[in-house]
Formats: sequence, C-alpha cells, structure tokens
Amino acid sequence: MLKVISFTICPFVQRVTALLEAKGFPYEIEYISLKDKPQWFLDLSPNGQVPVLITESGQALFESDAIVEYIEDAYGPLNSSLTPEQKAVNRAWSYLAAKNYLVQCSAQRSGDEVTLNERSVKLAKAFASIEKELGNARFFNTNEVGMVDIAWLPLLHRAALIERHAGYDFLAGYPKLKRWQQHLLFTGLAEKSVATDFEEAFTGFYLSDQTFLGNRNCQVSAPANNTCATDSCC
Ligand SMILES: N[C@@H](CCC(=O)N[C@@H](CS)C(=O)NCC(=O)O)C(=O)O
Repeated sequence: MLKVISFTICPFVQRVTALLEAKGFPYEIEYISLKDKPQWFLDLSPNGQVPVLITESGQALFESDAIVEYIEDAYGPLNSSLTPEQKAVNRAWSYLAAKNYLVQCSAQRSGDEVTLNERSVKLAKAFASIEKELGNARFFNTNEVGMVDIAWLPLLHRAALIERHAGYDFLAGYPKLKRWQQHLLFTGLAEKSVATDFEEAFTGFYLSDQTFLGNRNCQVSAPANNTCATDSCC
C-alpha cells in the first residue's frame, strides 16, 4: 500500500492526499513532528521535508510536484482526455498554487494588519490571475475534479477556514474563485484529505493570540459584554 509521511497542517501533503482521495486509493499515513524529525525520516527525505510518498515497491519519493506526477503516471490520470498542451497548462497552474502555499502560511501568521497586507500581495496576484482563467464550469474549466483543482484545494480550504473562524476573506473581490471554492468544498475532498484534528491544529497555530487573524477572531466572536469565552482568547 502507498504510504504518505505527513505533518498535520502541511498544504503540500494535502495536495498529495487530496489526489489519492479523489482517485479513491487506499493509503497509510504517518505523522511526524517537524520540530523533532526522526532519523528514519531524514534518511528517506533528501530535502528533510514532507510529503514523502513510499511507493508500493518501497521507493521513497519527495517533492510534492514529483509525487503527484508519479501518482498520475503510475495509476492513471484523473482526466484521461487531455492533450499534452492541456496537461502542460494544467501543470503550470498547479505549480502556481504550490508556489503560494508558504506565502499563504506566512500571511496567516502575520502579527499585525500591515504585515498581513504586505504578505498577501503575492497571493492576491495569483488569485487575480486564476480568477481570469475561470469560466462557468464547476471546477477548473471542466465539471470534473482535475489536477489544478487538487493543487488549489489547500489554498481554498484554508481561506474558507480563515473566513469561518476569523471573518477575514482572502478571496473577497474574486467572485469566480469564491464559486470554485464552494464547488470544491462541496466534494468533501478538503475534509477527507486532512486528519480529524486538522481544523483544531490549524486554528491553534494560525489563529492564536499571536496572530492578527487570531486576535481579529476574538473581536468577531467576543460576546456583547466584551468578556471572552475562552482563556486563550484576547
Ligand atoms: N518543495 C516541497 C516543499 C515541502 C515543504 O515545504 N514542507 C514543509 C511542511 S509544509 C516542511 O517539511 N518543512 C520542514 C522543513 O523545511 O524543514 C514540496 O513541494 O514537497
């Protein structure tokens, strides 16, 4: 069976697990701590990063781009009717998403509004670019989930969580992206591709009292008498 080495809130891992879920493949998953990487993991992962995929023959693969391309090559593409040109276009749009995973992580961790705005500039450019590409289909230019949808899922899933918990919408002003986000979330792939404690771990890290979005969360959820519901709030 395929095995994925993971860290709970890693978007690069979610891209891989979302693809496996979309294909309906069984896989094992093992979570590690990135603060204290086990030696067996360092022996397997040349870049010291997750995701690592262990293939059925025991080969360890690293780099999420290489891993998703391997899954497509080895087990058949999500969408088999694409021309080489369409595949290349889809890969390029997928790479753009992955290049913005850490940008989004960093924006979410901003300590104040000015930093959040600065760190969101690159992400907003990517959102504006893909907004222009989106048509009337449910997913990326088709009504079936494809590789571009899988690559953008971690960004859109996280944006939805931030909106729900902190009332801040990274997608404000991008109506087609918002529609795409809704269609993708409706597939259930977002929840299926993360651990059951993902939302708690994600909000604990990105919406803590050390982040602008976390403190905004306090303002959004603070009761009328201005006392906070939890000790960690405000
Ligand atoms: N280019 C890599 C990036 C993966 C990555 O940045 N993973 C992060 C977690 S989200 C990681 O393992 N960080 C630990 C480290 O860099 O030491 C990929 O696409 O797989």
